[in-house]
Amino acid sequence: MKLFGIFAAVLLSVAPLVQADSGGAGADRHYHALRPDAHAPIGVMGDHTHGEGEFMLSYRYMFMNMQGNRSGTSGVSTAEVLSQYMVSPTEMDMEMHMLGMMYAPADWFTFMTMVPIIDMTMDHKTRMGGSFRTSSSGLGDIRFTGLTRVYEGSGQRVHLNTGVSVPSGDTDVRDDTPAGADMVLPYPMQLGSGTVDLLPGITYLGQSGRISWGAQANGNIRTGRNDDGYSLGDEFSGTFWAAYQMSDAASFSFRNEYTNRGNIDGADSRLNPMMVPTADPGLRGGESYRFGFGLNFLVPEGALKGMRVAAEYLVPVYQDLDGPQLETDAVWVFGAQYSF
Ligand SMILES: [Cu+2]
Repeated sequence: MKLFGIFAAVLLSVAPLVQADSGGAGADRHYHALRPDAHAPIGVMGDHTHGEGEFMLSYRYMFMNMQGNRSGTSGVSTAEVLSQYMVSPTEMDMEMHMLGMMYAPADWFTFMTMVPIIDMTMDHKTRMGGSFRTSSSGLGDIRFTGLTRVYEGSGQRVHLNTGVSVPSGDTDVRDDTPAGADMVLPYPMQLGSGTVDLLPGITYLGQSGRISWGAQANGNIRTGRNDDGYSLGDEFSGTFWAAYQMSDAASFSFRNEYTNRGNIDGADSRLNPMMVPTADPGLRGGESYRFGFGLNFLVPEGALKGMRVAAEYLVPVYQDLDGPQLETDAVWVFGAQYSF
C-alpha cells in the first residue's frame, strides 16, 4: 500500500501538467457522450466527465448480501467459528442510497460529490444457541472528487480522479447485543471510516462502432487514525468492462473487478476481539474478484433527453479473506442520472 500511496501522489502532482496537452486533439473523431454506453456500468463511480456548463444529478441504490463465513478461499461453518468465538456473524445486508451531483466548469474538469445514506443489518448466532440482529443506519462518508481530462482523441478519453472522503459517517454506532445494552458495534457495522481518505484514480474510455470499453483503477488511502484509535485498511480496485450498444437507447455490458482491502491499523479499545471475529482488526482484509453484467438505458431526444437509468449485477467469482469473515454473495446496483 506504500507503493500505491506514491503512485497516488504522482498522479496528483502531474494532473495540472498533463492537462495542458488535452486541447484540440482529434476533433473529427471525438468521443460520443450521448449514447447509452458512454457511461460505464452503473457500479463504476466517477467514470465519465461532462461538457462545459453541464450539471448532472444522480441517485444510486446498492444492495449487498453477505452470507456465511470464509477464511482464505474456503468456507467456514458457523459451528467452526463458534468453536473459537462466543459469537459468529451469519449474514449481513447492506443497502446504500447514493445521491450524486456533477458539474463541469470547463470541458477538461468535472466536479463530483457523492452523499451516501447507509442501512445495514447483521445476524448472529451465539455459542449458547441464541441468535440476534444488530442494525445501523445513517449518513456515510461524503466524497468530493475532481475529474481532470488528460486525453481526448480517436474516440478515446482519459481522466484522472482526485478525490477526498470526509469523515461525516458515524464511527460510534451502538445497538443492543447479548453482551449488554447499547454496545459499540464492531467495525463493519460502523457508517464511516472516521478519517480523511484520499481517493486517487485514473479512468480510460473508448468507443468504436457499436462497441465501447473502459478501465479504471482506484485507491482509498486513509490518513492518520480516527478518534477511536484506528484507521480502516487502504483499498485498491481495478476494473475493466466492455459494452455493446443495442440501439440509441440501450446497451449491455460485461465487467471484471478486482478489489484488495487491507486490515485495520490500531484498534477500537471498546471492542473485544476474543468475542466475535468482526471485532478483530486483523480479520477485515482480503481480495476479491467479481464479474458484472449491466444494462444502461438513455433517453436520446425529447423533453427527457439526457435521462439515464441503469442496473448492474455483480457476483464474486473469487474471494480470499483474512477470516473468519463474512463473504459477499451478490451486489445489485440500480441508478438514475439526469444531466442538463
Ligand atoms: Cu455525470
